[in-house]
Amino acid sequence: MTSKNDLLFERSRKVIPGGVNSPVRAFRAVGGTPRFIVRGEGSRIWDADGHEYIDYVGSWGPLVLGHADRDVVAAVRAAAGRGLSFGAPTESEAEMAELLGRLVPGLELVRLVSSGTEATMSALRLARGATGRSRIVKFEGCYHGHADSLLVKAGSGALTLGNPSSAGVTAENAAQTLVLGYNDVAGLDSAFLEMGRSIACVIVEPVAGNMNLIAPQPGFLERVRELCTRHGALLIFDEVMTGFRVGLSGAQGLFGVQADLITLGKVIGGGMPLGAFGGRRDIMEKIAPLGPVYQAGTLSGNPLAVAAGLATLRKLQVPGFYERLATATRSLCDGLVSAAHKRRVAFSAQSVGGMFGLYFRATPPSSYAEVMQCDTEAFKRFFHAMLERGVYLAPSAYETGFVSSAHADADIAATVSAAEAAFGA
Ligand code: KE4
Repeated sequence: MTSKNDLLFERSRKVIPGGVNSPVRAFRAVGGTPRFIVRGEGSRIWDADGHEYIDYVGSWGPLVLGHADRDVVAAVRAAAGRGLSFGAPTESEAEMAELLGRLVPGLELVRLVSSGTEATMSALRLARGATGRSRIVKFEGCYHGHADSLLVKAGSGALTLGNPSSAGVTAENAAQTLVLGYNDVAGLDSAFLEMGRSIACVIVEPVAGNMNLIAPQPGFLERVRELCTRHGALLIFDEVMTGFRVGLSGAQGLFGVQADLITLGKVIGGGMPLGAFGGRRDIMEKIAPLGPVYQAGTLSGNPLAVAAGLATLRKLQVPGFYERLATATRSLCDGLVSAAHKRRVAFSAQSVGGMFGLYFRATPPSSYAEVMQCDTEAFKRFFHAMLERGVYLAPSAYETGFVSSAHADADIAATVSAAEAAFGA
């Protein structure tokens, strides 16, 4: 009998490109039919065929409290009853900005937007407007949303400016982006030596989560900070994924490195469309209507999204929240590694706070090149073997996984037990 997922996928592909509203959801990296989700609760989701899964995607990071958290849903319901959007300032936006300012180091002024892409796109324009410089630096394998300047891959030589990584991005635009190696301090030094005074900003994922999980090597982030300061470039920490995921004060708090601008998304909306960018007052005051850098949005600071975000952030401040989250995530990684080694599978895993990386190679990678050495075919087999056993991992070997506070010890144990069979499949 044809599954409802297959029927829905066939129907969606007739009217939506690839049948999905974001490419990674199409299962192209792992093959097969994407699961059409009908509901989620806590650590679990259910698909159109009634199959239940332990969910480690969590909407790609926002659901740090799990699905349909009672308090978050109640806050959205209450806000909805007062109207969905006004296009006018509301008290809740000021409350959210004040809360973010208390929790995120260096966030003196903040602007709310509706996605991580809007946050990074706006932060880039602000950095260029504030410095009067055009060049930006990003790192290979890091993803910062789909703004043109960021859909750029490394140029032919280490110090040649970028080439478009997507059709529709002009060569002229991409040529302003220099793509360096993550954790490559020597490459960073050379770039700043050669073109430091023309660099408007460096944008970096302080823990890379879009080429699977790559942790910063000791000294890497500190070097980026030092070089930006020395050459008058701005440092942008893209904390769309790490913000409120790796700790209450994000990666800045974890590593003790202060950026000039910080971008946020995912968790701060609790599953609703919300992003933010902010940082030094002297820079943020250049944003319209105060200054010459234009930025706007019909639904920016939407009351329902802000209500979901406030309800989420309130619960993250409970003492011990991140210690418990990190412990659960670590035990998942340790369990999967021991399950793999029982089967003599070359496999490793690592976690930072509530995010984790799984690698079909003997040790966790520390660079883009090492990530490319992972056995993606083995990952595909593992992914489907786990899906069949009720565990929903990110459908790509180059994505990070997420644990929520709703993941109980029993969920972790069930996942490890499923893996013991899946590694042998
Ligand atoms: P959004 O525009 O998708 O809200 O945020 C873009 C973005 C910016 N910065 C970082 C560090 C991000 O991880 C993201 C988006 N992450 C992906 C997951 N790898 C979103 C999933 C998707 O594209 O569907």
